[in-house]
Amino acid sequence: MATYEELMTVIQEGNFVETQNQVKALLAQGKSPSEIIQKGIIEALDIVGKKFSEGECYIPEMLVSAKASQKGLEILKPLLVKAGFQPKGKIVVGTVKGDLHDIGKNIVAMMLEGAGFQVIDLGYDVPPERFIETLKSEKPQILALSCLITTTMISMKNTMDAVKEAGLLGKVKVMIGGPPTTEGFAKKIGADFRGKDAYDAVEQARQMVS
Ligand code: B12
Repeated sequence: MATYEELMTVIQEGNFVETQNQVKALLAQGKSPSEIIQKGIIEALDIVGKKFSEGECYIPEMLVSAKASQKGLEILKPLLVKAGFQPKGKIVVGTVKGDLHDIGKNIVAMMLEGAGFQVIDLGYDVPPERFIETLKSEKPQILALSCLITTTMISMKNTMDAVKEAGLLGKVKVMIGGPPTTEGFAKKIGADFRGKDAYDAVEQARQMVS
């Protein structure tokens, strides 16, 4: 029988094939995609992050674990998206300039899609001007920004400044997330909301479009 512990182990080992097998086995046991993400994938990456902080693992290990997680997410994404209803609104998402972390952003995007939103995902390392072009052409109700490292918080501020300069403040609601961000930081840069996880993102998005 597959367990979350086994899934976490194979993610930490960077074993792509076993990660997919464990995810499939957990699904076959009736586990929900969102629980597998929370209790298997996010937990495993948290452990990898702690080991990295403590000098017990290095960037190559972090990278293969990230890739293994993405392999697992590939299986879960269609299931999350299939669970959705009619488009409830349009959301542009992206990880800000200088930041290559996209797993959390991808989960947020998947959950939003699963909750019935149309998501335009600009990827990672997205410069402010690219966000602005897309806001102008796509006219979404919400912009969702992600950042994982303290040094790229400045890019989040720069993106918000660009939103203001483009005259879009108030026309698009902005939510931000990622571990270094706080509610105080969101307020300071003029964002409407800071969410701690993908569930927060969905809940807030629903409120923002209602
Ligand atoms: C995997 C990983 C990498 C991979 C990224 C691969 C990829 N495709 O994403 C690689 C190996 C490339 C990498 C590189 C680096 N990394 Co790194 N990485 C990680 C690690 C282990 C996991 C991150 C992750 O995916 N977590 C899982 C996801 C699901 O969580 P999440 O992103 O936080 O997202 C959730 C919430 O935050 C929230 N959320 C996220 N975005 C948004 C947006 C909105 C709108 C909302 C509402 C919510 C929300 O919802 C998500 C789902 O619940 C973390 C450690 C950790 N525990 O986080 C370090 C970590 C983030 N990395 C770190 C560092 C230092 C680096 C490097 C600078 C290392 C180096 N010396 O080169 C580089 C930076 C490269 C760059 N320019 O970006 C540090 C950052 C420290 C800091 N505070 O600044 C960490 C914390 C490790 C550590 N403990 O030191 N990394």
